[in-house]
Amino acid sequence: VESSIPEHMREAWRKYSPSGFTTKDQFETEIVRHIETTLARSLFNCDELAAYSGTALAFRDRLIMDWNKTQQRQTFADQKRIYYLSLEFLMGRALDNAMLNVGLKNVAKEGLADLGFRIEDVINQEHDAALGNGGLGRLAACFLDSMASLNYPAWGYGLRYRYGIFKQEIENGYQVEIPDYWLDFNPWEFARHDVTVDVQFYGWVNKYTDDEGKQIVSWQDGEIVTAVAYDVPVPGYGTPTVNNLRLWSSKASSGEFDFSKFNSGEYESAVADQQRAETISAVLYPNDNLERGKELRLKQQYFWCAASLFDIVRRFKKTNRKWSEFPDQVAIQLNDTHPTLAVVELQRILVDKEGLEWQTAWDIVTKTFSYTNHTVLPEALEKWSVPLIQNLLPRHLQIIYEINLSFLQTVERRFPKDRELLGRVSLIEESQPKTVRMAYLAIVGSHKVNGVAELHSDLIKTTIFKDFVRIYGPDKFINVTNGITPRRWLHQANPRLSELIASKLGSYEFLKDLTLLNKLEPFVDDKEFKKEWAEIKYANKVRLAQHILKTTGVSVNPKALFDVQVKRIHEYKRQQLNVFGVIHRYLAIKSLSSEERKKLAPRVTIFGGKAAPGYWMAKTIIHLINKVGEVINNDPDVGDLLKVIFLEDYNVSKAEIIIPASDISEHISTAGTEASGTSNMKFVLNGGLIIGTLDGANIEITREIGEQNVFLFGNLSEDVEDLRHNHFYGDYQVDPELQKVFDLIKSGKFGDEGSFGALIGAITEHGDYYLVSDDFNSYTKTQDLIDETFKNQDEWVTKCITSVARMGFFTSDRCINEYADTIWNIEPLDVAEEKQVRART
Ligand code: 475
Repeated sequence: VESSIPEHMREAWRKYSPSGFTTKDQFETEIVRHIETTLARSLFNCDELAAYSGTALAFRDRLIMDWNKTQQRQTFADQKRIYYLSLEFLMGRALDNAMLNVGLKNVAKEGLADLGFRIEDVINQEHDAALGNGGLGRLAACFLDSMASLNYPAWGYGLRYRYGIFKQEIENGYQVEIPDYWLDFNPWEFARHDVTVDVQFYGWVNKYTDDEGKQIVSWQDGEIVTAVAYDVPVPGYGTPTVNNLRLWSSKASSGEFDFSKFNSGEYESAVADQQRAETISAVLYPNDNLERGKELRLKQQYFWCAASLFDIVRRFKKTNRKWSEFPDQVAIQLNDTHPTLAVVELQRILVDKEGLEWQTAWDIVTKTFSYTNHTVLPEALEKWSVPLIQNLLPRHLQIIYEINLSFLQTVERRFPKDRELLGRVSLIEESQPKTVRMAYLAIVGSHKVNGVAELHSDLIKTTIFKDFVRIYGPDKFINVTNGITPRRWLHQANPRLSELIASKLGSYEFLKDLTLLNKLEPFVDDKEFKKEWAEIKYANKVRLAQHILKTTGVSVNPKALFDVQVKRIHEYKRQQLNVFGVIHRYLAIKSLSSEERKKLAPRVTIFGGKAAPGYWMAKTIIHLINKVGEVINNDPDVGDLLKVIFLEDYNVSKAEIIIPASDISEHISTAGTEASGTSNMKFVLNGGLIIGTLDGANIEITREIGEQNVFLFGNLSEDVEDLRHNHFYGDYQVDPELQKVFDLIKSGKFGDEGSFGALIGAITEHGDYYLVSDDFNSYTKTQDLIDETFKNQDEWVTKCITSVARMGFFTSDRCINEYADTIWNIEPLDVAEEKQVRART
């Protein structure tokens, strides 16, 4: 259907198209108009929430105009697009980011002040968009920011969960989960009720030969659920590009929805059908680094893949190109194996719907897709039960078997003598029931596979995907070390530090080219600069101390060393090692005379993070931290020397307060388990030092900033296997200092010792899989070194400044450019002309 305005009427159209505010007065006009009309409020009825809403709507209008132009420009340019498929996008708040990216935060600040509001209070009204669990979801959000900022034509595709990650409250030291209903007022999304896709489930496959002798495969009689598109604008920094994040919401299909049931007294069952459809996009699965194989999760995956693929193919078809050109127009990145069904779905569309030959189709598919692995933990690797797929997606199972057959035949031809190899690399695991190994399917369906830090990329090549390196050769497997966006994680979270850096470098250019930070290094001896640097850190700590007081009632001294570990709670991330270290420190303090205590460096240990609701051990760790805090924070012998804080409901907006306030942060996973980590980068970029194991990106951070600026400890990844073996078969003993910690816990000092039995037992009885005892001594010794180093503040600040100056590598801009060069083969779009037009008007 032709829906564009005829040429001779476009002039009028253009004349009246809004141009957007740039001045304070224009901003005030917009916000008051929105508050009085869109929101139907008045100056007698305008609270901070209304002020937020009005501000958000004013900025949204601006973004949408640029969003429209960006989409037109990208369509007109007619070049390759990136599609980033991720089940999680942990976006956080949008308003502050939008204001900074379009460069109008100061205008808004002054305008809001005129109207009686403080901009910080207005910004704080916004609910986080928390459609993710942790690292994987936040990485997707950083990537969207970078792709827009670098002017890549890129779309994100995800699910519009009605409930994001749960809100965490701590009651009596236990985690309680509260549903996160976040859509009451969301000005950042546009429902596209005209952009829908019908997605099929269940049914059966009909194969027959038509009159012309052609094999026809048709998937019939399924249940249909409709996907509705919701578009979220993604503004780039200092550029007119506003990209699109398209999130699918599920609803009962109107064709399928049985209106006769409404009339015939079966109203309830009609409503039940509707609810079943809506359930698909209802809730984000709250597991980080764990897959539990639930049917609804598989439904989510297919629903989202099918809708996204249909949309991508529809867009391609409008260009009237040959199918062979599909991979020149489309690059699809699989964020972990969650979207792997998209591989099968594209093959199905090409073969069953478009009538391509199997091999022709498969060449297109593998040129289109690429896959990022984010974890080597066995419990996180997806394996879907064959009977489950058979029932839900019968045609897809056939296609998977066919892909497997032709893959195994190639392998057999190449390695005729290696019978066992076939069983090892088969996409089907011969278990009870049989399962589909999704990572293997993703590898076979992609032209490139990448890990997210050097060690991790090496590990996947030598362990879980070893056989595939033999089969495909080493070039298919590459590393792209993760990065973070300096816009949100420096400029937005730490505006004063960003400003200080800009004052030394002469501009904010470093936010677009982070390697420019190296120009800071000569200033390490500048006394005035160092003083300002330290003042900013102190102010950030004061702000966090206020937050701690407000939310926990505990008063902490901002002069103390702030030691932070914030991330999902997981045994492999070893928050238990940290809290055992805290107890060890407590024992040490208690053993000293009051004279000796005066020489100690005061410390505040801050924890934050959610445990998956079904992860008992992680919940026990949270409980122990809270109980230890209760005892230590109220012990008069300890006073300010040690405080233990658990901050509830760690999320993106809290990270923006916590990260700039840290002196030391902890990245202490068992070597070889944390694929990369990205908060390590955020902390260092904000002038905090890190204590860490030789794991994930810690290794590359060390290489960049220098060994003298990192506190490393613990066993190496290459020794982990032997150590584990030794726990069972050697003469193994728990570290004696750690044993004292256990004895104190068992004495009931921190409440009913039975609560913590499993936590201790995992180490003393069940093989200490995560090497807590092996690393304990090295950990506490390194903590002592940190105390000593912190006493010399001048030296400490030197380390911090030097580190920041050397962090340029870890921007997600570098990371996205690497993906673009080595995987997607795509160029950014030229927006110079658009920028000039904007500058003139
Ligand atoms: C790594 N999530 C970090 C980060 O690359 C890394 C898995 C299965 C089901 C649900 N969620 C997951 C992850 O695997 C995940 O978040 N991985 C993380 O990806 C970005 O920095 O080391 O643990």
